[in-house]
Parts: sequence; structure tokens; C-alpha cells
Amino acid sequence: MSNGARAGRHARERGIFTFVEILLATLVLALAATATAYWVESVNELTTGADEAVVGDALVKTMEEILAPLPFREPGGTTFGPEPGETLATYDDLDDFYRSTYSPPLNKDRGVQADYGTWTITVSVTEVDPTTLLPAVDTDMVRVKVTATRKDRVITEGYWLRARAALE
Ligand SMILES: [Ca+2]
Repeated sequence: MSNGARAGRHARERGIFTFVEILLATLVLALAATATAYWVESVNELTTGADEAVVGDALVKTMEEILAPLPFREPGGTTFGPEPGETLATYDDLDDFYRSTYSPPLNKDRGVQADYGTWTITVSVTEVDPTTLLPAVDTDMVRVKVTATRKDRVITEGYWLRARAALE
């Protein structure tokens, strides 16, 4: 029996650990701590992603609340986009918003949601052919797209079609 093995056996008999045992235990603890840190970081990333998805959905829905009640087109108007002199506060038909970007995003009263300054809402309203849904000119259908981005990453996109009603 070697002197090392004899010393290890004597150490166990005395109830203390050898240097190798302490080294192995330290290594296992270090690996466990690293795995735990990695797991916590992964959970934090998932939570942040879930939070962003919830906020992105809410911001897109807020724009839907602004856009949905608007008439398809300015009564008697021929302009696609805001009529001369109109501003955000006086936009009164859907295509007034046809190429809009808001950062911070709007609240349902068209005010600014300053708490979401890192977010951008982009609205596009495109005339489309009602049959093919391809871009077209002077049709009775538009495709509305609302995109919520944060730090140049698209978080949520919402699309819908809007047809001109019989009396619009
Ligand atoms: Ca208008």
C-alpha cells in the first residue's frame, strides 16, 4: 500500500476529507453554481420575452381601438392619406394613418405613452384588390398593418382587412 493511500485511509478513519475529496467537492459545487446561474439567466430571458409580447400585444390593440371606429375614407375626399391641414389630433378617416410611426406609442386618446419610450408603433394602410389582396389603386378594401417594435426588434404585428361599408 502506498503512503498516499495509507494517508487517505487514515484520514477517513479520522473523519476528515482528503485533499482530492475536497477538490472534487469544490468542482461539483462550482459546476452546480454555474448551471444554476445559467438556468436563472434563461428564465429571466423567457420572462422578458413574455413581458415584451404582452406589452406589444397591448400596444397593437390600442392602435386597433384608435383605427377601428374611423370611416373607410374621407367623405367626398379623394386623397389617400391625410387631407391638407389635418394633424394626428384631427385625423378622421382610416387612410389618414397610412404611413404613421409613433415613438413613444399612442394611447387610445392619441396621447403619448411616455412609459414605453423604447417602443415604436408603425401603421401602414394599403389599398388592396378585394379578390387577390394584392396592392391596388382606388379599391374598396384596405389592409391595415400595425407593428410594435422595441429596440429595432419586431415584437408584435397585427393585420386586418377593412372593406368600404355600403354607405361609406
Ligand atoms: Ca382625413
